[in-house]
Parts: sequence; structure tokens; C-alpha cells
Amino acid sequence: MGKTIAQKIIAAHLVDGDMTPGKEVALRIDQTLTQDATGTMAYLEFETMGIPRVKTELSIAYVDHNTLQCGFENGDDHRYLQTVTSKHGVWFSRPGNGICHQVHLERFGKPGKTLIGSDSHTPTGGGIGMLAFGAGGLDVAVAMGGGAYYISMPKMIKVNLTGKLNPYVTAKDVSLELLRILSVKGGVGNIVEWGGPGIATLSVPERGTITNMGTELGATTSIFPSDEVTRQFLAAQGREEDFVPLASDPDAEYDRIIDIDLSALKPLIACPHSPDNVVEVASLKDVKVDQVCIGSCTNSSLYDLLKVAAMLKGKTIHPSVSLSVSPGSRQVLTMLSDCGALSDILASGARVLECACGPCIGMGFSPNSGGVSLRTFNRNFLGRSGTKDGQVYLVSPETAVASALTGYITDPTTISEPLNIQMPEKFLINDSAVLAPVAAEEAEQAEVLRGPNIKEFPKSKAFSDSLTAQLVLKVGDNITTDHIMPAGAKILPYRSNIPYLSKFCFEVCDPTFSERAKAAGDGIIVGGSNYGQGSSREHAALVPMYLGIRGVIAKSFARIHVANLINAGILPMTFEDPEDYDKLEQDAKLTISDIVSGMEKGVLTVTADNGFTFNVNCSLTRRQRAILLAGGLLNYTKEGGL
Ligand code: MIC
Ligand code: SF4
Repeated sequence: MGKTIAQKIIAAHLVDGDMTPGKEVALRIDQTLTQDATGTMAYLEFETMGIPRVKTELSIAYVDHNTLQCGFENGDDHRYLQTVTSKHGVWFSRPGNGICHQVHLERFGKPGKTLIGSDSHTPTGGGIGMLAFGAGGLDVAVAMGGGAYYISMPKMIKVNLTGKLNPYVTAKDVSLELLRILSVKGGVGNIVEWGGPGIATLSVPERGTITNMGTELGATTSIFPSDEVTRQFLAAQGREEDFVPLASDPDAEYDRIIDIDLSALKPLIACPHSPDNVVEVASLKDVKVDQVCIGSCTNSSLYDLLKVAAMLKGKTIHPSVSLSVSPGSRQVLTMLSDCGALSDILASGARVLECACGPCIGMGFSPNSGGVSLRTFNRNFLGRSGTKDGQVYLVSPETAVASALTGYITDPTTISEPLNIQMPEKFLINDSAVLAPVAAEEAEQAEVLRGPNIKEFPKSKAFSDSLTAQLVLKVGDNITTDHIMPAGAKILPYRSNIPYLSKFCFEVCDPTFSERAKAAGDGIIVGGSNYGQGSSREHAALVPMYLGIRGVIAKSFARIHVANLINAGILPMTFEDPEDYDKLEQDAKLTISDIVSGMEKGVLTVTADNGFTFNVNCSLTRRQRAILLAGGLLNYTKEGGL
């Protein structure tokens, strides 16, 4: 039987395991990336592993999330990241050089290679034919040390594209269409492979938008073939030698095939507060807009921003709208400036922000109270913008600009002027903001600089055979990591300070959680389906672990979060009968006995203090059981289990 693209890359990187869907596979990792908000933890973890130099083909640290530097905390983190990476053989992309996924696509991604990154949107690399996964920091640290990356072998979804996008309909609308079809849970356990005649009409940045938002489907990753479009992009980036062709076999089999006719698509919009809450833009035409934000790793490429500039040229944004534009990289910003497009953006009244994540993760530019904010980003979870009652909608750059000009949500296809963008044949290449690590022979003398914001990695407890714990919090479906461990300008500077961060755990759902969990000693959380969707931040596991959480019982989990729970030594369990969820009350005391033998069988019995007894599943691999029994991946790794 023929293979899909992903199956070919997996087979070429298979260290251990069986490529049957659902079975565990261990993959050799060629490249890793980190960003600063998850990176400090990842390098602290790497340091405790005692490995002098990374063993990957390329490892790189980006600073893009936390660039505001409102106090010493960010400065400490940046200095720690710069010095620790240099010592251990990791490249360093300085603050202001751009958003990790955008820069990685431009300068480092290679078709056919494996990449893991401590950021959930690492699958953006699939736009260039990489098999790229978002992962927790500890998994990235292990991969840097030469260890394999473990996933459950995914099923394969093929999206077959035909036709060609109409003017003002974009790759973002393709992503939103797939979210409309599959929902934020529909990709769980699957790799989404893009193919069909329509893909030849999509450039690498457009493909990157699509693979980026595969994360919102819950997919393990998303990937495009590596073809003539890929070759041209790499050649324009001066790296044609990195090109290798990649395609699925004609007889490759997929578990599901979804057809999308690009020519039939209309501009789409995701309404508050979920990326799959998708309707046609035209249906919201009377909604007044307060704020428009263009940028993020989804829509900040040169191609996106040249379109934005062309639409804004000679026009002024509506007086009641505040518009921000954050270019994805220094390369994008420089090229916009050199060709005059930046002046067109500025002349329209837009505010140009740094080449960083910025408003996407609530680092500034929060909307006014109850404000309607149209964003070209990938997530509109409740509270993520920094304004709890902000109404955040997700749109394409074209819809964003059309709406910024009229002051109302506006379907850009109502604009009659054509939008013809000429992409340059060569990108401007200047990698001066990417620093090489020190040579191996100088590494021993290189000093790692830490400030008071860098706190120790919290210690987790190993499991014994029985556990009695309080059900400290019961939450509903689709709880995101932004609920569990919020980000934003006030909290993000403390990502390397778990004790401080712990005060804000679950703040969006229950501001008393942190205090109550600490007082309870051992605790358990109960959740609905798709628990832990969204970010790869391992803080959403480390902080609950620090607060005494030993287990989470949910209807189902998101992939990266469940791995982070296990890595942190927290036991993930799913209800055998989902109706038992309704029978549990917050504050009950739950006892789980025979944990060791139950884990092996994959079923545990839980008894509440009112006598109610129910079963939970915990289908764990032998390695995952060993990690939990050791008290988390770091302990397991230290005991020699790389
Ligand atoms: C996000 O988009 O939520 C983030 C911030 O990039 C996170 C990483 C983090 O929390 O630091 C992600 O997507 O993994
Ligand atoms: Fe940054 Fe937003 Fe992309 Fe996360 S989704 S990496 S915060 S731009």
C-alpha cells in the first residue's frame, strides 16, 4: 500500500513503535524551536539533564512573545535565554527579529525534516513540507538532548482542494471553512494532509496560514507536499539547496477525505469565543467595530501585509476604529519599508507594532470594555485579549482592512478594485539578529546569566498505590490552556516563576482556585471533553502540579496537554461512562486504589466519599506509566529513561 506524505516522513524517522493508528511511535527529531514564554522552562529542564550540547541538526530559540520588558523580569529571561542557548549549541533569534513560526518558515524550515517546538503553532512548518509538532517544553528539552519524541500514531485526513480562490477570499477562509466542518475537536488524533489540484495556486505563506490553523482543529499536525511552489519559495529565500520534492503515493489511503472547492468559498469569520464558531462575513454586516489587529503567526507574511498596504493606500481608517499592524518578521518589515508599502500603512492611520506576537497573546492592545475586535489571529478564547468582555472575531487580512475602513464588519468581496500583488523574486536576506552559539571548545567557559525571576523547576511527587484527593474544581467542555494558565501582559513575565504564576491558575473560571487547591493538599480536577485545548504551555500542567493536583478526570483531552500532564506527573483519566461526570460534585473526596495494577490494565476505580463508585480509563503506554511512577518526565529522564 502506498504512503501519505506524513507516513513517509514518520517511517524515515521511526526510532521505535508500530505505525498502526493509535499505537505509540517514537520519532527522531531533526530540528527544535522554542519561544521565550515556554523556552525558559525548557532550557532549565535541559540544564538539569546535564547534556553539554544539543544533538539535533538545528535547535533555535526565538524571543517573540514577551518583548514588552515592563520590569526586570523579561530582561532576565532574555539574558538567560541568550546565554544558556549559546553555551549549549542553540541558535538565538533576538527580540524584534520576528515571530518564531514566520522566521522559521523563512530561514530554517526544510521539507522532509521533523521539527518539534514548544509552541502549539509549530505545525506552521507543514506549509513547507516539514512534519512539525507542537510540544511541551520538557519534550523539546528531551529532543534537544537526542531523545525521541513520542506520539500516538495519527490517522490521516486528506483535504482535497480544487479550483482557485476568488479575489478577496483567502487562505484564512480555507482554514475557517475546515474549522466550520470539523470543529475544534475534529482534528484530534489526525494529521491533516493537503492535496488536490488547488494547492498549486497557494503560495508557501498561504500554506503556512493553513497549517498554522490546523492547530485549532486539535490536529496532531498538518502538512502540504513539497513541490514547485516550495522550491520557488526556498530559492527566493536563497536556500534552494534545502529543497527536496515530497508527495504522497497515488495509492496512499486516507481515513477521511474532505473536498473543498476554493472557487466556491466566501469570506468567513469566527465569532466569540471559539475559532470554530464560523459564519459568513456578510451575515454580520451591521456589527460596529472598535478595533482591528493584523498580524500573528497566522497572517503576518510579506504577502499578507503587501495586500494590507495595497488596500489601505490612499485611504484613511474609520475614526472609531483603532488599527494595529504587527509584521511577522524583520525581513517582512524591512521589505515593506523598502518598497514604500509601510508608508501606505502608516498614512492610513494604522499603528505599527513590533515584529512579535503582541496583541495575539494579550501583550498590549487589549480592546476597550465590551469592544468588538477583528483580528487576523488564530485564537479568540475568552479573556485572551486581556479584556474579559472583549468580543474577538477571527478574520482574514482582507476582511480586517475592509472593516477598518468602514467601521463595520465588511465583506471584502464588495470591493470592486482589483488587488494585484507583485511578490519580489528574491527576499531580502539579513540574518544579523540570529546569533550563533559559541564553539563547542569554548562552551565550558561560557557563563549562563540568571536573575531573580528565574526560579527553580517545581518538584513533582511519584505515585504510590493509592490516592485520596479532593475534587477541587469541576469545569465544562473545551477548557483551554488560556483558562488553566492565563497569559497576557500582567502574567506572561512570570513564566519562569511557577510560585508567582500559581496565583492566577484558573483565574478565568474561579479566582479562588489557587488558594483552595493549595489548602486541599492533594487535588483532582474534573473536566468535560477536549480538556486542555489550545496552547502547548506546560505551565498549564506544571502550575496545577505545584498546587497539588495529582490527577485530571475528563471526558476527553487535547493531545499536547495530556502529554504535558504525564510529563508533570499528573495522572490523566477519562470517564468510562461520560454520564458519571454529572454525578460528581465539587469538593467531594475521591479515592483511587490499586493505582499500579490499574494503570497496567488501563482501568482505575474511583470512590467518592458519598459512596459513589465509578471507573475511569487510563490507557497509558509502558513508558508513560514509568514516567508517572517516577514522578514526571524529568525524574524519569534523570533515572536514565531518555
Ligand atoms: C499561544 O498562542 O497560546 C501561545 C502563547 O503561543 C502558546 C505558547 C505559550 O503559552 O507560551 C502556544 O500556542 O503554545
Ligand atoms: Fe504568538 Fe499568537 Fe502565534 Fe501564539 S498564536 S505563537 S501568541 S502569534
